[in-house]
Amino acid sequence: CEKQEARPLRQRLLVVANRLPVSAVRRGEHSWSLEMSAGGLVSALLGVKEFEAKWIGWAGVNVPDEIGQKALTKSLAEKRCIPVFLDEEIVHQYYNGYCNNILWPLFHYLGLPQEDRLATTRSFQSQFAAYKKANQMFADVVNEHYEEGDVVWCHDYHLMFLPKCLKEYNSKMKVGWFLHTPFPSSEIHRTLPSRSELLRSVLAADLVGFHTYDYARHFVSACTRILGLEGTPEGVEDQGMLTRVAAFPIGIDSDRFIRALEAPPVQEHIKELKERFAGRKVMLGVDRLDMIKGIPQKILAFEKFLEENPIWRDKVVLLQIAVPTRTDVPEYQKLTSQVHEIVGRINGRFGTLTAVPIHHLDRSLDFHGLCALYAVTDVALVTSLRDGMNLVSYEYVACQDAKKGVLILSEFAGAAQSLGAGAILVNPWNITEVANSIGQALNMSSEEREKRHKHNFAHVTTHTAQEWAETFVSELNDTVVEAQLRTRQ
Ligand code: ADQ
Repeated sequence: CEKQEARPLRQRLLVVANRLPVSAVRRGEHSWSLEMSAGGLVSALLGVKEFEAKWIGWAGVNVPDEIGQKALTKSLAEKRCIPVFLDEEIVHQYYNGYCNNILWPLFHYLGLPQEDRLATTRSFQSQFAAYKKANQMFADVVNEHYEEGDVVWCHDYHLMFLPKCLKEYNSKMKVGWFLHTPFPSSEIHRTLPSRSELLRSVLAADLVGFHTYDYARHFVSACTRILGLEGTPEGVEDQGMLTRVAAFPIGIDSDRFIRALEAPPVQEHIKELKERFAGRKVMLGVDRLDMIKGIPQKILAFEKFLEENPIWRDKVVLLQIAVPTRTDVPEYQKLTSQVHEIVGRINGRFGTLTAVPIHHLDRSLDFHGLCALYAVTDVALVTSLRDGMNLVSYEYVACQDAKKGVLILSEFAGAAQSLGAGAILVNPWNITEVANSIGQALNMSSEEREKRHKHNFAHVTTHTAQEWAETFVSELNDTVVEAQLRTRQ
């Protein structure tokens, strides 16, 4: 009888991110309800067929009791998720403090917070200590679940200390690290008190990835200028050890958006929106309510456009959907009030008894609602002051194959490097330039719109999230194998 060959087990991929892709809500003392998010990273990893992915991260809830932790761990295991339990104090110092108050603004060129820069180095130090402690807790969980041959993929600025912790546990572990935000110029990074320690920790990874070639170049410059190491075309070399550094631009699951447009609830929403805004051009902004997204600048540019183009005043409307984030941070509360104040003033100035020029919603939209808006609007305005990539611009393009709307895109979003040829690129700080680009978009001929859309649609549908994840993971695998061969020679 023929001997059946055993099917090789798929290699395991441990994806480590600050947050697990699930929302956990406590239902009873020992029971939880879990909802898997359909975010980009989740669908990207579903596409990596040759690996079996498991997630490791914080579930976003404080579970102080051991019985509760056991119950949640058991429920999460069904979703292939492994929790890291962080207490409230650590979350406050590590997540709200060091991650969101220090690294996030710094990496987006907004500088270090004033109070930390001036006097309270103690608060900076305690936040950095909490950051390292939290990263060590992530490392402990990874190490506990790691099996020989696994590939470990660490994500984002929350976990810059993790590669070093993991390699200390096991120098043979294959570790990759990917940054979703920009990596700033080395002159910005060098202002960070813990600049060297963070760079050295990231360099412990085998492969370090960024959205764009510029971010990768900034990282290599920071390593050469701050640490005095050698930059090579492959990455950074330290005492004969190479850390590969490269650009891996993320994409979206474009098929998911294109398919959704045919779904009856989306068609229904589209019909309603068309009726609601009949006779007017509709412009769209979809952002997290974050200072990096340039929402006040966008609205002020729209005001300038209305001011200078009275003919358009009752013919165009801006829908700005801004999902609130980090609502307990004072800067974000200030931003919300500022946006409300500007919107109120402009609507008071240009509104009529029957219509207002800006509809601003402080909330998240469900997937179908979002697809419908992407499909019916004439122009999308993405005016981030800095943005690692910006997936909203990709999602808009994916949903516009019928209408061929115009994308106005900040030159400071990573997406400008991939969608720049089809979009109108703007400097979001230049209100006049953005106002003029609104006029250009609204008046653009259908031939020109078609030409621009075609370019961007081809990019968005070929450079997908699945392809991004597959490329990163297989390159990480190859990098480690090559390094092992080199060492043996
Ligand atoms: P974000 O800063 O969150 O991501 P972005 O890339 O635009 O920015 O992704 C936002 C996601 O949230 C999109 O999928 C969008 O559909 C959704 N979203 C935003 N506002 C919404 C709303 N009001 N309702 C419903 N959904 C909404 C970080 C980096 C980016 C980088 C990504 C991926 O800051 O630069 O592109 O990670 O690496």
